[in-house]
Amino acid sequence: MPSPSDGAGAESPESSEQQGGLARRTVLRLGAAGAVGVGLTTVRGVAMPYLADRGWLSADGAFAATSTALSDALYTEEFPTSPLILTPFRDALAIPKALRPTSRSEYRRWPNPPGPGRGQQNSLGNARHQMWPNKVRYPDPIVYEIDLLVRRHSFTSSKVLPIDSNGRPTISFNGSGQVFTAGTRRSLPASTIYGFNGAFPGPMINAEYGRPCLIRFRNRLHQNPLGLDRQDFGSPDWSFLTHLHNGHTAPESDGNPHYSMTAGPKGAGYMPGMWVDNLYLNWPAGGDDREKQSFFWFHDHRMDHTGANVYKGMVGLYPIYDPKRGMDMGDERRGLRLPGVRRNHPDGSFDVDYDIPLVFYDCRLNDGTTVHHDAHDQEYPKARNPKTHPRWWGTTFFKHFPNHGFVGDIFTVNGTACAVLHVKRRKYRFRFLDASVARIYEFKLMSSTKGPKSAASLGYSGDDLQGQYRIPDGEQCMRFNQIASDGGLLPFPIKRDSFELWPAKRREVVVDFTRYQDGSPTSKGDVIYLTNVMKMGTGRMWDSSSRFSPDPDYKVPVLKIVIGDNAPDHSHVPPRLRPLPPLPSNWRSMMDDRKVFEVERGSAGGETEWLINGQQFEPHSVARSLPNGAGQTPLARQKKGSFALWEIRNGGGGWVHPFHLHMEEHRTVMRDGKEVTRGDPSHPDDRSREDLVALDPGESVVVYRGFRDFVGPYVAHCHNLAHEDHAMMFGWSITP
Ligand SMILES: [Cu+2]
Repeated sequence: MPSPSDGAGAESPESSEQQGGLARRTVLRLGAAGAVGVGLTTVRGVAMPYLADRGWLSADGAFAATSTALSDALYTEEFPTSPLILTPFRDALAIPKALRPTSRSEYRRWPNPPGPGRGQQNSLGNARHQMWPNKVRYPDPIVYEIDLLVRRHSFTSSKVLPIDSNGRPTISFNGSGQVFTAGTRRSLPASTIYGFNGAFPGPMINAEYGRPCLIRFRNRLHQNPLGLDRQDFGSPDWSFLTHLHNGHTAPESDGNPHYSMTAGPKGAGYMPGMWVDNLYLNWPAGGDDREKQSFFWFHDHRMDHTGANVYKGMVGLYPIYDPKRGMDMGDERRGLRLPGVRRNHPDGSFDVDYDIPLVFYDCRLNDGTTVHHDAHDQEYPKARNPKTHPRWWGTTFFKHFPNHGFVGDIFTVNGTACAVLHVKRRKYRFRFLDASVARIYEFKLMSSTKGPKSAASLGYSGDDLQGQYRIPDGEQCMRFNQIASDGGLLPFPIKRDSFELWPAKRREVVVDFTRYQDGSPTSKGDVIYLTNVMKMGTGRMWDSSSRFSPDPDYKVPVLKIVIGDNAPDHSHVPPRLRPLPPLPSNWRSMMDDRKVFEVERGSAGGETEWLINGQQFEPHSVARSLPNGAGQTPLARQKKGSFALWEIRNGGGGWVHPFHLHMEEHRTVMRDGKEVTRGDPSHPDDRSREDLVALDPGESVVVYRGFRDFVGPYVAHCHNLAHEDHAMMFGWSITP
């Protein structure tokens, strides 16, 4: 087991409390207290000088700043323009390979091997696994090791041209502070990441139902062997929590703050030097095959810093296959025969060809002149903000920025900007994941005769430069055949011209590269662009999309696909996939007793504006419903084995919220008061199981959910990570 002092380059975390600063949670609490006119109590001693210093306190000690004044003090809504990638679509798309497990003989020799006993779940020795696999007659878990490492990552190998917000060439800098004149072409420096096994995206585990996995996550973020600058984002105390989104997982392995504040780490997360064994049973909810899913991802869930940690690289992949009767086991000659050619490895792991995850992540790169001023400067004293950081030129730039959220202007797929994928002339399965902080995408498959042109060369400026390239003559040439959403395989495939991908959501499609949508055959050398057609200049919501005010000029190619040779193809998309679990015939009678949660932008302003039922996340308690049809305001507690209706409302106008419920997939039964169990033309895959409610402005959704197999605390939260990190989250629990 590592200790905080081992290894090269050990440093001390930038603990803001120790350095005389103030952790975000304290500021949030103060804001909440001030907003309702309550005096400051327990944190008064620490907080008063800090707040007084910034003019945020009135004479009587209340939190004085008004919404506007506080916003002015907290936000500088200014972002850099990333340098232009000059030779796009030449770097190959990275195709993840399955992580190899650790052999039993090896992990048995560990000083603290994994196991079902008391104290065996983490390095603190204070937790045990709620359900070891033998309780569901599953074998012992396959063990994987994932270390959290400080490493670096490059988004492109292309030369870049530094440009300003008008798209004109501008000056740039290097790590020694040297200045380069406008028009100088540059190589991009690598960005510092906090990565699972040091990579972005991190490892991919190909899992299977019936074969549990246990991952030992070890925090080595105190080690910095390459001497990299940690910059001013990422959890300041270097702690982490990992959530397998949306695994059917016991609380101690779910990475949720509602658990970790009261058990396990009993704090923000697992600190440098600690480890935790997250056990993923790969057991469908209630043991029901119809609850099986197909694509998870794991990401950091550290309270208040999830967005920063995910943006800093803490993203891993977890496709899950179903070997039962060969239904969906990655072998296109068996079961449903979805595209995939499985290659088994002697250690029990396997890779699947023609089955490719696509992880979307947008970033901004430092221009060296945009100030880093941010309400959270005090959490990173070593960065000495607010200031510009010319030495950080070309590396990832982040603002915690709760107001409009955070969107990047470089769109990456599997960690590479403007990548190219060479495919065979056959069918592929693609697993889409949005791992962005706030950006929503809408994808189409397009062809273009003239190819990509930089937005700058087309005369665009400001937010219109986002994505860097456009295909002005792009036209849709193929359709997607959607086979899965968040909750796994759909009951039947859906042909789609385009689909939206909201933060944390997954959607899987089959694309047939032998034919265009008009039936004409493709040829070797044909080029197709996976294109984003949703414009989203800020984290608030989209400016244009196919559903609302489409902008036919916004066609941003995110991946170039080049068709190659023919290849054998035994795959097929059957008319039926996985049946939905039943909805009880009396579900409407459960409406009066539903639990109601309203996600809203409150009026308190500043850091305290993101609320659920008027409250900020309180990690030690469970939330209370708004009055339901029966006039009750029940606590968010459910008995193990029960089912219920939950209503999620978007209370604030002009904002969208991707709202995520941990633990079990739900089914949408009503949208805006209308029953949608038979489908809704504008949300065709509502007829599926999902773990994320995509809430348009003012929308309300009623979902049917189960609470099976485990007991304990869980969370639900907005997956716009800027909102989540500003307390748009609530605790709920399952009781025995
Ligand atoms: Cu939100």
